[in-house]
Amino acid sequence: MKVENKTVLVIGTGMSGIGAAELLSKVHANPVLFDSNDTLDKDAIRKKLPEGTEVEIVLGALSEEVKSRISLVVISPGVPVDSELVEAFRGMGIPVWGEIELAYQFAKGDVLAVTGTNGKTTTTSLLGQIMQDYFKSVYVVGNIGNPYTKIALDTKEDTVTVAEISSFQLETIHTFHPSVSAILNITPDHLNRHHTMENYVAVKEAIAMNQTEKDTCVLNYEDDNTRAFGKETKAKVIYFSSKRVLEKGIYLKEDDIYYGDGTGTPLKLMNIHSMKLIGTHNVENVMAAIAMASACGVPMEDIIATVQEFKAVEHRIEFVAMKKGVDYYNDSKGTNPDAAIKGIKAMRKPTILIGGGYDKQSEYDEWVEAFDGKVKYLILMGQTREKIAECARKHGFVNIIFAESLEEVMKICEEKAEPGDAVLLSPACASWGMFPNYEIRGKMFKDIVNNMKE
Ligand code: UMA
Repeated sequence: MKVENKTVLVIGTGMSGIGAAELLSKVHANPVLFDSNDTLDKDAIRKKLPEGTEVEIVLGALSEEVKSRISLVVISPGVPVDSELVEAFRGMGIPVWGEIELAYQFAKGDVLAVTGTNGKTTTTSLLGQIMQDYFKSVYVVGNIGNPYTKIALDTKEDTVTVAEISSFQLETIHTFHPSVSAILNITPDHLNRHHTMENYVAVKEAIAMNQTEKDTCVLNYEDDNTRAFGKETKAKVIYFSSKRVLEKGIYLKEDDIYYGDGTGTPLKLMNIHSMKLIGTHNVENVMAAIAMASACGVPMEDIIATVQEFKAVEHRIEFVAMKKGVDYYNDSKGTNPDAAIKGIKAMRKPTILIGGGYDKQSEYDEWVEAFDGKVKYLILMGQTREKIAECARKHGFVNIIFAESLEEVMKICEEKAEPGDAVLLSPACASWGMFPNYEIRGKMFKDIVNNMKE
């Protein structure tokens, strides 16, 4: 569909909506930037756009007059596809694209796309670094916090775009076609949005829906869903495993990573202690990035050199500082129980754990079981605090303290922590409701820690 001179409704004035409106304006469409939040300030929104961008801004509700002019709807990831407004446009036969689809329609070059419940950001950053160290024109975009639409018009035939793609973004792709994709794992998350686990799995698998036998799909052999998907996808499959030797694929055996090409003589790639990332979940992320990069023709020695230098990303079990003998860790990216399990498992000291936040209808039993005697106090904030407390008590854990704000949480941590302890922010929940996003939650945590007395 050509968008030139068409009126395109962009829903959401966050990062994605701004990127989409900017792109549309550059390609001579007429964007209408809409946000259902009528308390936003139009001038502040306009300031986020480059000067001279022609955009009509509508807040609160859309009039029938505006609706009648719309030829295409582009939605931000946070806008549910089954919301009344989106359904209404669909009912009128108007196409609905996500901002990833919009960007892809205007982008050139190869796309490497990473999805999965956990590990996406680390894998995408690492893969982006490997690509940047080897190819000239590389962009790292998507759910990582850099909208694809922002750079789509700058891409060329020789560009490699490395994209972190969330399930929200995959719901609204149509022609998006990565030459190499990866699904790292699929565990329950965002079930309030996708309703059932079946829907969530199907949405994740959509990353490969336009791939052909010329393309590659990297999958986790240890995840039942992704292993089974290897038999369904048309793409060539490279499996990775942290638990068993694979005849064909990348695997961890003792402390070494191997690559088996199916000929019977596996190649030893590296020892995991030669890299700066820690934890088995990170070894899985590394193996996925190695598989994706090698599928793009990057020589193995170049890949390994970058992997060995790569450090953990911000907000992912990130060491912040030691204050009065207490180690503070920021794992604000632990936005679901599965990610938070990795956070607590990585702790080696008695830990004061900070949890709770927005309710995504997750279950917390496995997270509480992973406390494994290490958690001294569980400090809970946000919408889910009662639900988590109830679950913790059911498992016999009773050292629970409720707090109203992050500031109060931190005061409690300072009071309760003793030298030799660790404090871990790893909430198992999204930040929404108390913070705009997990990055701001993590930054606030780090600011408070950095301002504490030595
Ligand atoms: N809005 C409406 N109508 C609605 C819903 C929302 O108008 O029905 C408006 C809100 O009032 C708000 C705007 O939409 O003003 C927000 O849009 P958004 O939630 O899509 O946020 P963006 O700032 O555009 O950020 C999005 C991603 N957010 C979500 O998926 C919720 C960011 O992922 C992503 O980094 C960014 O695009 C760039 O691609 C964040 C995230 O939490 C980090 N992702 C989830 C995760 O990782 O688990 C999926």
